[in-house]
Amino acid sequence: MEMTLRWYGSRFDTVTLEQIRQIPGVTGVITTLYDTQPGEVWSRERIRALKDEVATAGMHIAGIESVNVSDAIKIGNEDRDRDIENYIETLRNLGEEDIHLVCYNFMPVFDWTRTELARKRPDGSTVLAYTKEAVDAINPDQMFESISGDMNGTVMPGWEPERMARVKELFEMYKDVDEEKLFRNLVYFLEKIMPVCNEYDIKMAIHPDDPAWPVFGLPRIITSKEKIHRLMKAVDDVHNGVTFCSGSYGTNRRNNLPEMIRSLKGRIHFAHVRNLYFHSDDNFEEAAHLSSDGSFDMYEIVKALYDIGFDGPIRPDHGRMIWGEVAMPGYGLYDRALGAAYINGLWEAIEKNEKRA
Ligand code: DNO
Repeated sequence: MEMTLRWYGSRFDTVTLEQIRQIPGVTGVITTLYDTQPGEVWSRERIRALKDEVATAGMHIAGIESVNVSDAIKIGNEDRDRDIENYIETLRNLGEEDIHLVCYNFMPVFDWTRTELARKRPDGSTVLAYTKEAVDAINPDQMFESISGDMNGTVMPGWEPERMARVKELFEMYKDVDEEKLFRNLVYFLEKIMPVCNEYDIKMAIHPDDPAWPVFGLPRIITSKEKIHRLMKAVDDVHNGVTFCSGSYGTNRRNNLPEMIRSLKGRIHFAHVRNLYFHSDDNFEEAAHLSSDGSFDMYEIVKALYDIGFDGPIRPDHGRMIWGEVAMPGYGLYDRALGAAYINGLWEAIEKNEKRA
């Protein structure tokens, strides 16, 4: 595995490449052209400039998170083939620049959903949190209102104000899209892009739906072992792979995370490692990465990745806001740096133990 950190680019991130470089063991960043719109072609010039900037700081781009998929592609309307052509061109440009990993999601309207961005924990840190009760009590507009007030002056992925201004229109556009249709549209998209992925060895890594159940009646298709395997079989190509996100699959406590990882051997190209603390099945908050701070056994998660021979990028996922940092919720420097150090420690211990045995 390679330890990485997500970075939104110098214009958008409060964390600098120089800071990331000083986290022990972090050699790569996972980044994006944050100001591009879904459906737009990423030019080679801009990709190269981003690569050069990261290289100047002594690291490399380990993958892109995300090249976002347009609503036309998810809905399957008359614009989808044009948008897929553009997506293919972006992939070709990334491939030409020697970038071989793309994380994306196929969630309608909202990317991830949380009901609080700054729930206070007993130690004074703040974290993202979710309660079903809060979701049931509001409509999508109200959710955007409350979330946008807590972004600490940043723009969180999937919650761009321009996009949220169209929330009603977006719901209307998805009204005839059920789970089956969304799944078929995803397969259609993947089949079209597989040739360019094969040509340039680009691994597509789908991010699971977060949380792993329908929100506001919108369909969700990447939520469980059964569903992700259905997708792996439908497009049975190693370039159709998975971002294994413990904090997203883990929202559903029926998902056995280490077992899922083992079952996806060879198809996990990217790992997001995050811990959650559950008050009940539908009330949880994000915790520090350390097992004892949350409800997951992080050792078992990392061990499963080790056992399947996972050799892709791994990144600590959302961190708590600690030590007075003001940053994008979940994406500050301090707690993610602690997370990276902890995951590196688990990995080193597992590796040495296995080699000794
Ligand atoms: C949230 C992230 C997601 C993820 C996208 C991938 O913090 O995990 O926004 O990057 O779903 O396309």
